[in-house]
Amino acid sequence: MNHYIALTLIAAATPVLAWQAPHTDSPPLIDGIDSDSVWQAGEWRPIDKPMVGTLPAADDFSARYKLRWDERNLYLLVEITDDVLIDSTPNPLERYWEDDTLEVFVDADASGGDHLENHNALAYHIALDGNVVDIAPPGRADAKAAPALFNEHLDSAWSRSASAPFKLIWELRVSIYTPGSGDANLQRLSLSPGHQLGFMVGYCDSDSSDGRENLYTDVEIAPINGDRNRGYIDADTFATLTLIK
Ligand SMILES: [Ca+2]
Ligand SMILES: [Ca+2]
Ligand SMILES: [Ca+2]
Ligand SMILES: [Ca+2]
Repeated sequence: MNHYIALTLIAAATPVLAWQAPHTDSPPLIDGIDSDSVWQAGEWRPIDKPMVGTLPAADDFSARYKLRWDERNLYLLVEITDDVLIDSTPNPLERYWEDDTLEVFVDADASGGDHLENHNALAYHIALDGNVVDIAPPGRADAKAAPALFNEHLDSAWSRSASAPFKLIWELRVSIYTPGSGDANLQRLSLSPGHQLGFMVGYCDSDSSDGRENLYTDVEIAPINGDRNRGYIDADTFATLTLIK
């Protein structure tokens, strides 16, 4: 290993951010409406760190979210301003990252590391039609590693304001599964105070059938050889989230 590679590996393995999420006794109704009592207080986390592309004007794309948890799930309220919503490819397993896509990255045991074609961590790509996709190891969707639906892991609903700026209110309920080497090993997990996850949220903004224009996340990712687009490969890029009560 030469000196340069050693330095970049050290940089990649350093957690870039750590934060805490509060518990709730009043989980929200997942209906795309933010009137639930749980959403009336608490801090927003901005989704404003570039992974792909450059930051557009605020009415083209801007986003932020809140997160709560209980023993069964994580709950997210994501507020997104996006001038054009597009889902060009109806098949949820094809070119899903090129349509408007909300991304939730979960590393259930905060182990970090490669998760491209395994279940060490999951990068849930949530389409406007509610389908949830990630690359799965052999056996779930195909004899080889291939995109697969994970709709049983995540429920979501959104609504959109009728006039500009066009704001999406997108609510999510995310179940957490313990890592496993194959699909048969995935087990749903109960959550408790002090639990640490690797976690990140992003949004792919597409405004035409030409595909994704940018991807922004809530975590600053150190580029490797100029490339920040590593969240779907490397769980070391996620923040460390601690559940507190
Ligand atoms: Ca609601
Ligand atoms: Ca846009
Ligand atoms: Ca699509
Ligand atoms: Ca868009």
